[in-house]
This record gives sequence, structure tokens and C-alpha cells, in this order.
Amino acid sequence: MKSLWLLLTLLSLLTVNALAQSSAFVPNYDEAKIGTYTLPDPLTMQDGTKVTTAPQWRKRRAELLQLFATHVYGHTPATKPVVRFEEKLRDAKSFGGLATRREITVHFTPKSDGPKMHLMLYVPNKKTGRVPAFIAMNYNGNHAVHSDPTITMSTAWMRENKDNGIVNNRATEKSRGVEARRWPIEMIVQRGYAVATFYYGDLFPDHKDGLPDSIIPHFTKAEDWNAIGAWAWGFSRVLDYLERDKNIDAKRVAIVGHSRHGKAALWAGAQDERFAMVVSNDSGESGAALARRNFGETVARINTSFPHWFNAKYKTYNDRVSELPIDQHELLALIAPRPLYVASAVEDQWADPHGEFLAAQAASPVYQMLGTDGLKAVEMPGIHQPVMSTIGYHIRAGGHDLTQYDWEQFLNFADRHFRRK
Ligand code: GTR
Repeated sequence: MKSLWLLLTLLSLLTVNALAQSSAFVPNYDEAKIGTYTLPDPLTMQDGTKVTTAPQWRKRRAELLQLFATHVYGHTPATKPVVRFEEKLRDAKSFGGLATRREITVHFTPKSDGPKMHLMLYVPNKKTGRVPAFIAMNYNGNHAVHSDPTITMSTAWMRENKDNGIVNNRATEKSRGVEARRWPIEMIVQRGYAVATFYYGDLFPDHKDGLPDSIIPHFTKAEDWNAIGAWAWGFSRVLDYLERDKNIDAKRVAIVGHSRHGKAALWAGAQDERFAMVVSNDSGESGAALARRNFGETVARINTSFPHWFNAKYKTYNDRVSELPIDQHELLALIAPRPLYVASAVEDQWADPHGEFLAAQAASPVYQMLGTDGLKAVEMPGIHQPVMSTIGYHIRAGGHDLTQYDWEQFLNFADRHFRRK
């Protein structure tokens, strides 16, 4: 009898354990269940001093950058790499002569077999002076953003995806143009902008064991610089190149990132003030969305699914988000007073569109203190009603994606802010 009782106890314990282990994460999608939270004030220093002037903001800015590096994204190596640019291809007849397409290998060390990234650049042929530019990373290699068969195919590691033509973690011919619907390059060029793109995996292969094959070991022994930080760094290396290009106005360069690339774009824009404009598209958790709002993806969830994106310290906040010394509105504030655009999609609840809007709104006091209008929206706007102040915002119909509609708004926003004075 006793042994039967023991057996039953053991069985029930095993069942409870198995259930606990398999218990799937259940995201909260109910505004009423978010609870209350208090956001840290971007305009109060850690020691309590109020920030009311631009020179004081410089100090607070430096403090916030340190906090984000220490607690979330890791520290970017301070030394500027010795970068070497090698132009590999130039085609002046792209889109029937509308643009010149170039491929440039960006070497991060003097050695030609060292770490590198492959940059692709389209510059409009019709122009009167230097043109503004957009930089955006791609998910499947440069050859995936357009079906043009002359684009060099990436040989880097990619996530297995037979439908997209990724076999044995490598791109095949079938993968040409698979991402093209997210890249209205012709439209962008027609509106007078250059477009630069690179495969994010050139900097850090996007999987949990990607670090040894990333650029990181070439630059730092510290373990806290991670994938988002490396991708952000890639944006800056592209700007290093554009600064030397006589066709480009390096003072009018915007960076755009969708989803995880949006997190990287925000972190790049926060750190590197050479970027004149930053666009976050559906960047969500640890991007534009407030961390303290328990809605959709959470800090604990993102750290579990993607342990290689952030630093080790960030994981210690999994169950105590309210103790983070920052929240994401302060990442947005680090872009001030430069134009910032936050885009959401109504069906992308995982990314918490409302939390993205609230973060943009909570960054606004910094923009206003620095003499701009900030975000001119008291309420979250309706679908397809873009707000175009110094902080721009829209929410569109549909799900987690980067669409023609999104690009049209980014172009309108850039036209507005980049217009030659
Ligand atoms: C999801 C992740 C999001 C977002 C997205 C993406 O799985 O949870 O934070 O980054 O991936 O990059 O598409």
C-alpha cells in the first residue's frame, strides 16, 4: 500500500514538472491586465537633477547611453575600426538607366580575408547635387531584395528555409528576389533618394551560437557586445562609406529597420549622431515598445527566444522589468532632436503598437525641451493617419511586415525634414 502511494506521488510530481516545462508563454493582449507602471523620467539624471537645458541634456544623454549599454545592448567597442572599401561592381543601367547600382565590400580590418560586409548601393542617375539616402539591412542577402540576376549572391550562413531557397543554410538561385516586396527600390530612387543595403548576418549570424562567426571576436573580448549591437554597428560602417561618396549628402542619411532590424536601427541612431533620421518599423519589444507594459512579447520572452541579441545583464531583468533603470522611450529620446519615425501595424499585437505609440509620446518632452515640436498627437491616431511632426508615427492595417505604404510614409517624412533649406 505504502509503495503504491509512493508511486502515485512520484507520478504526479513528474506530471506537474512536465506540465511546467511545456507550459507555453501566454502573452497578455488585454489592456486592462497590464497593471500600473511608472516610467523613468528621461529629463531627470540618476542623481535626481532635473534636466532643463540643452547642455544638461548632453550629460543626461551620455548617462542614458551608458545605461542602455550596461543593462540592455552591451558596450560597442570604442575604437573605430580601420575600414577599407573595395568597389566590386558598378552598373549604371539599373532599372533601365534610372540608377547606378554598386557593390562594395567593406573590410573591417586591413586583411582581405578578415571580417567584412557586402554593401549594395543604388544611386539615382538623375540628380542635380548630392542626394539623401536610406540605409536598411536585409534578411536574406542583397540578392534577395531584387530579382536582378546580376546581383552577387550572398554566401553567408542563413536560416534554413526551402521555400525561400535557403538549403543547407546557404542561398540558392531560388532565393533571388524573395524579399523584393519589402523593397520598393525603384520608387525610392525615383523620389530622389539613394538606397544602401547589406545582409545583417554578415555582422552576426542570427542564431544563438552565432557569436564565434560574428565580427565581435575581432574587436572585443568582452562578452556583453551582442547581435543587436553588432547589427547597429554595421549601419555606422555604411555611413563611413557614404561620407566619402561624392554622390551622397551624408548629412541627410536615414536608417530604417523592420522588426529586429528596427531595434538595431534605434540603437544605431541613439549612439551615432551622424544619422540625420531614424525609422523604426514594427520594432516592438526592446525596440520602440515600452518594456514596462506587459503586452505581447516581454523582456523575459525575448531573452529566452533570442539569447544572443542582448547582453547577459539584460537577462537578469526577466522577472523584474520595473527595476530596469531605463525604458524604451529613453532610447527614442536619445535620437532627439533628430527626426524619428515610429511605425506600427494594427495586427502586429505581439510588438505592442500602443506601447510603441506611448513610448514615442513619452520621448516627446526631450524633443520639446530641445526646441522641436516632438510628437504632435495627444491620442493614438487612427489607422492610416500618419502624424508628421519631428517625431512621426503611423499605424497601418495588416500585420508584422514592411510594406509599400510604410515606405511611402518614410519618404514623405524624409521629404519634409530633408527638404533643402
Ligand atoms: C520575433 C521577435 C520580435 C521581432 C521579430 C522579427 O520573433 O519576437 O521581437 O524581432 O521576431 O524580427 O521579425
